[in-house]
Amino acid sequence: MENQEKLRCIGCGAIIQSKDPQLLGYVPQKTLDKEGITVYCQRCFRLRHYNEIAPAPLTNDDFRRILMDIADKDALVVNVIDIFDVSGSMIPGLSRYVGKNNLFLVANKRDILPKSVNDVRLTDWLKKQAKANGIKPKDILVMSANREYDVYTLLELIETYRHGRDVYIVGVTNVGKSTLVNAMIKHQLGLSDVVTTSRFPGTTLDRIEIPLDDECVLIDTPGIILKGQMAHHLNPEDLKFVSPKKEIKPKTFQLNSGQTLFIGGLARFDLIKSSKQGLTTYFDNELDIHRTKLENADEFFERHAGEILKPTAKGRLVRKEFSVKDKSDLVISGLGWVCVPEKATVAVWAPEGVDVLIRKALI
Ligand SMILES: Nc1nc2c(ncn2[C@@H]2O[C@H](COP(=O)(O)OP(=O)(O)OP(=O)(O)O)[C@@H](O)[C@H]2O)c(=O)[nH]1
Ligand SMILES: [Mg+2]
Repeated sequence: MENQEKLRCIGCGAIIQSKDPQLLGYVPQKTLDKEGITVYCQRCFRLRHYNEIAPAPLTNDDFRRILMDIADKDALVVNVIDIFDVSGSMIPGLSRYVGKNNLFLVANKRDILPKSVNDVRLTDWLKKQAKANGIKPKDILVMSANREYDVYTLLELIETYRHGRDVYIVGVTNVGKSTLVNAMIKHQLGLSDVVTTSRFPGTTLDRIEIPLDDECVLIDTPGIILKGQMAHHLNPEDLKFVSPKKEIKPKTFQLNSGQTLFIGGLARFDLIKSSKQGLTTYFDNELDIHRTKLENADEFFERHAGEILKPTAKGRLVRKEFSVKDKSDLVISGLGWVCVPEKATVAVWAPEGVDVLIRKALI
C-alpha cells in the first residue's frame, strides 16, 4: 500500500485539506474532527447530494502521471471500456502504462446494447478491436456494473489473474470504473455507494485504495480525458444522452437518396447517393430523430436548432463524407450510430472535435 500517511477522500481520492475551500479535497476542520478517517470532501458531498459538479483544476498530465507508475509495479491491470463507445473509450498507447503486467479487458454497460446482440460475437469483435489498439488482454468480459451476477464473475476472474497482486482499474473517463468498484465493494463488504460516481466526466480525482486482503489493494484511478468523447461537447444537463440508463431501442427509417436525419440537434446524417434502404439508428431512446429533405436541411437546422432539434452541442457541427461498401455502422463516438445495410454515399455531421468513424456493422 502507498501514501497511507495521507488522508484521502473516500469518494474521489483527493488528498484531504482543511485550509482552502476553493482547492480540491477540502473538508472543514470541524467535520474532520467529527468524522475521523472516512470523510468525503466538499466536492464529493455536493456531487452526491445535489448532483452538482465543481470543476477540477487537473489536466490529463496529472492523470497520466498516476497511470505511469503502474508499469513499474507488479500488478493486474483491469482496463474498463464502454461497450456503447468502444473506439472512443480505448486509451491510446495503453500498453505503455501496462508494462509487463497482465491486462484484463472489461467491456462495461452491456445493458445499453439490445439484448438480441450475441455476446460471443461481441467478445470476438472486442478481441479484434483490442488488437487494433495494440493491446493483448488475457481475457475479455462483457458485463454491466449494475448486474449482480456479472460482478460475481468479474471478481472470480480478477482472483484468477491477479496471482496475489494489487489490481488497478484504469480507463477513459465515464466508462463506469467507480461504479464497478462500488459493485465489488457491495459484493464483498455489503456497503453501498462508497466511491463517488456521476455522469459528469472527471469524477474520480486520484487513486482510491480498497483492501482486497491483508496485503493487497484494489485501486480505482481517475479516467483519462479524451477530447473526442461526446461528453465534452455537451452542456451538463444533456449528459444523460451519452450515458443511457436503459436498453437502446433501435429505430428503422426507410430513407431515399437526398434525405437527412437529425439526431436531436447533436448530429446529422445525410443519405447522399443510394437506392431506397432501411437505416437503423442506435441512440438514447429519448433523443428525437427528425427526417427532412437534404436540400432543406441547412435551413431547417438554422431555424429549429434548440427547439424541435434539441439538445444542441456546445460547438458547430462539421461534415464528414463516407462511402459505404457493405453493411456498416456510421459511429458518432459516445452518442451512438446509424447502421447502413447497403452501398451508399453518406455524410455525417457531428460537433467539431468528436470522432466519427465507419465500422463493419456490430448488429
Ligand atoms: N447503463 C449503465 N450505466 C453505467 C454502468 N456503469 C456505470 N454507468 C454510468 O456511467 C456513468 C459514469 O460512471 P462512473 O462510475 O462515475 O465512471 P468512471 O469511469 O469512474 O468516471 P471517472 O471517475 O470520471 O473516470 C454514471 O452515470 C454511471 O451510472 C452500467 O453498467 N450500465
Ligand atoms: Mg471514477
